[in-house]
Amino acid sequence: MDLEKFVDPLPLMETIRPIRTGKNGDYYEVRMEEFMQKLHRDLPETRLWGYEGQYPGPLFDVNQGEPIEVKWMNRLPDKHFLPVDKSIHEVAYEPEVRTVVHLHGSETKSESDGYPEAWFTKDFEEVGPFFKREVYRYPNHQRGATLWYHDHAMGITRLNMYAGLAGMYIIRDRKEKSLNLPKGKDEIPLIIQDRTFNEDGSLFYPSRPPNPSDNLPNPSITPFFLGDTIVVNGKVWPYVEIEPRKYRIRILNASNTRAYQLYLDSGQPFYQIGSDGGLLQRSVKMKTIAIEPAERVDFIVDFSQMQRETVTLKNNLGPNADPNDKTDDILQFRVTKPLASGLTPVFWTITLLN
Ligand SMILES: [Cu+2]
Repeated sequence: MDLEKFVDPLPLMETIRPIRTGKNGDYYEVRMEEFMQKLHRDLPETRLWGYEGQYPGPLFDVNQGEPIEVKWMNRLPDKHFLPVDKSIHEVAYEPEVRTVVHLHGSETKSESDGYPEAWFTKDFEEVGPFFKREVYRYPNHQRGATLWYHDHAMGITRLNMYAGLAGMYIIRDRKEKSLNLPKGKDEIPLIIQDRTFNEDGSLFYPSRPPNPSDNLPNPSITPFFLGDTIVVNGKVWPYVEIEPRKYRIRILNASNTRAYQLYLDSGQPFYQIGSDGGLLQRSVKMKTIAIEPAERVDFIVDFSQMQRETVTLKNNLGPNADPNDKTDDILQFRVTKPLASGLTPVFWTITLLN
């Protein structure tokens, strides 16, 4: 599909609110559901699976030292809409739609870790051999960092992920708060994924690897699959209108296979301040940033000297090898908004911590 780039505004993830405060900390409930969502101006709605009816899932924004509990609930149909290979991992006799949630990067006890065989079906009717509890507990005792949650069910993780089951989870700590980093609307979380679409808007995932041998079952697992279209926060190649100021940008690569090497076409550097485990000891000036699947980067870009300019976040990994590959573009920043009141944070240029 040939979709025009930069025609849809970037959506921002909704921050999820707890249902109540309990003796074990704030308590959340999250339903996994099937729904339709429009991912591009010229694309019919796409069938997706997501948390709380959202793709990507809602943003968890929590503080260090404040544990939370989450009840992840499966409300999905009992048939998968992507091709399931039943010949692997002895899943032939298991229910087709299984889910379990892993909070990636979290220091969590095993019963809340989302083991692949701790899966469960709709309303916990059936559960896998390692299933221990319905309500997961996240201690959030580690330092501030960008984590993420995603499906992890044995044998179908790639399909559940591709269907939309992923979201971001931010832990904040005191040290970070003391650093005068851009925050609020000046902090932009981005989830980057690659997808391939059919003409009718549905997601394409191959049912067999290219050139399969005759004895392969159909469907047959295709572990290495690259989508030809970039989706950021649930929109295809979006743009975002910003002010001439410094922005903190957190990126999660939630693609199944695709790695990226990011750069800005304006030639501006990134000031990387964090990665998977949290803030770095000091900021590092980077011309390009490489990010593999499941990795997170946290950086600052200074747009403060720009007026009515457009800067594109680009990728130079992949498109080099294939001239037809359109994944050289990720997202467009448009410095079109007037500078709102408030000072641009000064701080960070060289030293961040210690
Ligand atoms: Cu993971």
